[in-house]
Amino acid sequence: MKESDSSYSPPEVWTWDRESGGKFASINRPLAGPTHDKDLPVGRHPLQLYSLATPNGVKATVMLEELLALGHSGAEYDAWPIQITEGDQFGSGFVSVNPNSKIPALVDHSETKPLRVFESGSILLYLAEKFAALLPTDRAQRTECLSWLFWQIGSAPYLGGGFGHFYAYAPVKLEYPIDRFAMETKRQLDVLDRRLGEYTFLAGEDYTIADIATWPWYGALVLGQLYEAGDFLQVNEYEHVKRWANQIAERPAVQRGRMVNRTWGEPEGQLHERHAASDFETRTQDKLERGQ
Ligand SMILES: N[C@@H](CCC(=O)N[C@@H](CS)C(=O)NCC(=O)O)C(=O)O
Repeated sequence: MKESDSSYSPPEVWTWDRESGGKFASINRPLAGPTHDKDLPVGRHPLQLYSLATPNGVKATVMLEELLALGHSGAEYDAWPIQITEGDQFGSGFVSVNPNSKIPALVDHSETKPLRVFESGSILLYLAEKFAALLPTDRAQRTECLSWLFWQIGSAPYLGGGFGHFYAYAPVKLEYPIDRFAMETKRQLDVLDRRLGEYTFLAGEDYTIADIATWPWYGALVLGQLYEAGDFLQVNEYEHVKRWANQIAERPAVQRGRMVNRTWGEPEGQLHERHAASDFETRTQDKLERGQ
């Protein structure tokens, strides 16, 4: 980029005097805390999830569906949609569960005192430990799993907040940030490709919370389902990531988890609220709209 391409020069002190533009402008603000009073609904199950089927939200619902598929009935949950483009994450009830105002957030009512859990990585680790599932017990394997889990939490903001924001959502297309974050995203895909060329899953031969965390971002990206950026990033180059992504996409729990709190796309793939396993058969949007 030539220096003359930039018409913006930062003032001495940044001030919040106008919307930044772009898809999420109306919800961006430089302040934390609630903007309005709103209690969260509570259903009858031990676990209450407040979320949306974005990549970070899908991590939690896939995890819960995987636990139920493994026979952990204590993982039964109610999932309530939080409409982040309408500012639900700034309601007082949600902020008391997650002071960072981001989905997903979980409350476990089966503990002596209801326990809040926020941050998708923390939710995955909490559930894995609570049910002793999808996290290796051997110290070396557990450490490898947690290294990839933390890798994902640290890396995805470059893909989402960096590449995705500037490539798909920003009101102007700027070469410098798109270039920078496309480069970093491709480097991350290469990290995954090398690992998955050697092992079936990220932590080794077993499917774990590291895969559950990583798949909704990097799996969806190589399957061409994120930002419509498959050609731009030439995702077909990452053949091992594609193999892994396709393998995980076939898991029934993943297919169910992706539908929960999904409020866009094909009506048959949307289950706005989830309160029972049977909801996948009876309460998807196509059926509700037909009045069935
Ligand atoms: N580090 C957080 C990130 C969560 C996050 O960024 N959630 C987004 C949706 S994918 C959100 O709630 N955005 C609303 C906002 O930024 O106001 C996690 O992994 O849980």
